[in-house]
Amino acid sequence: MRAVSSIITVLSAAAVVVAQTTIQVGSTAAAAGGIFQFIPSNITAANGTTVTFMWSGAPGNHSVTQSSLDSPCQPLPNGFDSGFVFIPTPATSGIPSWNLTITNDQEPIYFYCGQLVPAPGHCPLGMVGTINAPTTGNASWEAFWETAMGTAATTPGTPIPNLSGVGANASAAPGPLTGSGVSGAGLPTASGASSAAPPSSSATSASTSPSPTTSASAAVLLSANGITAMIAVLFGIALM
Ligand SMILES: [Cu+2]
Repeated sequence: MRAVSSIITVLSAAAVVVAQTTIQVGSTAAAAGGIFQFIPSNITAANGTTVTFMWSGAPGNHSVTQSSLDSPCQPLPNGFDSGFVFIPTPATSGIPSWNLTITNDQEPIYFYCGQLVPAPGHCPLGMVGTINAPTTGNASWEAFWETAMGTAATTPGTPIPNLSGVGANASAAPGPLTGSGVSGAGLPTASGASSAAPPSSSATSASTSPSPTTSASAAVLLSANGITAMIAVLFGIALM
């Protein structure tokens, strides 16, 4: 039994070594899956790992807001929140990032984008992500995503800025915000003082139809059903 657990430990350690620790926030209208996604949507990250969120999806105005499995599109009490970062056009340098350090890898971490524009909001359109979620089952990213897709957008427009989350925390707000037109709203501060501001409504005006035929690596992150559902929602088609 001990040998078996040792093997499992070794395998887990091996998995951690190759785990991806960078998550892209948002994408482009032309990308498979469209604007409203985190890429990759689920990663494995052990305690002490720094997960770097990159706001390279553009144009976009997104947040990384902790939520829960049962309420994907609602801020988790005491959960982390990056605040909103607005990227007007695709940028190749100076992309804002945010470092989140994992402090409890024994529980899945669920998060979403709190942007409400366009309606019904990015989360109900599928912009959710997980860290250390099981790959299958009721607590997986896919299950979380499916719940989010059916959730009404009742999220307040100004998530609580917070560096300290449940199972993960950050030491600074997203940055730099020095690129042309790049701005932040509701960003957390190291002192924990609230600086909430409404998210810009101009960020996602380019939420045009996705191009499902465009080949991109992100496609593998979504199941065939997922893509169909996302496209259906974006086109306002009721799924039966
Ligand atoms: Cu978003």
